[in-house]
Amino acid sequence: MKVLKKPEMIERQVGWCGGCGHGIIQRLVAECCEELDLVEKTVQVVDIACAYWSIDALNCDGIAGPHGRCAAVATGIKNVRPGANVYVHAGDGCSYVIGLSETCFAAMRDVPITMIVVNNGIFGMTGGQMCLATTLTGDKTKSTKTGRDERSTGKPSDMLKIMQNFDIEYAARGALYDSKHIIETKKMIKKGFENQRDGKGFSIIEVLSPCPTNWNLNPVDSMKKIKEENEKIFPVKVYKDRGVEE
Ligand SMILES: Cc1ncc(C[n+]2csc(CCOP(=O)(O)OP(=O)(O)O)c2C)c(N)n1
Ligand code: SF4
Repeated sequence: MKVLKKPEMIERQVGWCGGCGHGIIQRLVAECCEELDLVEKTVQVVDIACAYWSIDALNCDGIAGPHGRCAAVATGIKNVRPGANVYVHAGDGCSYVIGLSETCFAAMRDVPITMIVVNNGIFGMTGGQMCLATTLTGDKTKSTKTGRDERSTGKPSDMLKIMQNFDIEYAARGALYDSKHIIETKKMIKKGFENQRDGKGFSIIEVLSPCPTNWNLNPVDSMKKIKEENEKIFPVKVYKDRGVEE
């Protein structure tokens, strides 16, 4: 029997809601850092949103970027500390809405960082408003009370389709709704860290993640929604792997 111990990199419990995906992602990050012996070299850049808790939880260097600016902050850190394992842990609002230009510029420059984007289809920290890029059509949020209407707010957009067109190293989307997908997501995050370690370029890993609190669903139904609804619009797959293509 294999006993899975809590990674030592996770120093303390923090305040994510029950059933939230942020904590699962953080655990995967910690497991990958320990397995690749990167803990001492790691610098996390978290957004001023629900990702922020990670600063208190992980025993590594870290900084909170202003909302939306995490890719720019991580770029600066990587420039001055090229040997560090620099990763972003941020939401879809940060990465694809207010910070879309920062994400695109980091990709355009092919900055060798690992960007983890938590696609929970909503602005979690501020109480559940629509996220322009990821809220599904028809989904009810604080700012789309009768359901997202494409006539006034457009459609959700698969940002990885855009990102894959930049000359970047790696783009992939994972999910957390069962152990098979959690293990696949871990492989994607590990690949992102390995790319950095091996001096390769920009990696982005988006993760379909539940926000039971703002979805007004229990944790089990939240996972079911991802599997039955969100994944249909946001497919789980590797979009780009430059190493394999070349
Ligand atoms: C410049 C700026 N604009 C807006 C805010 C308010 N704000 C904080 S978090 C957030 C959105 C959070 O959503 P997301 O990035 O998807 O992360 P989540 O909390 O869902 O993980 C917003 C609009 C802010 N802190 N700073
Ligand atoms: S509000 Fe949503 S994203 Fe934020 S900690 Fe709670 S469940 Fe997670």
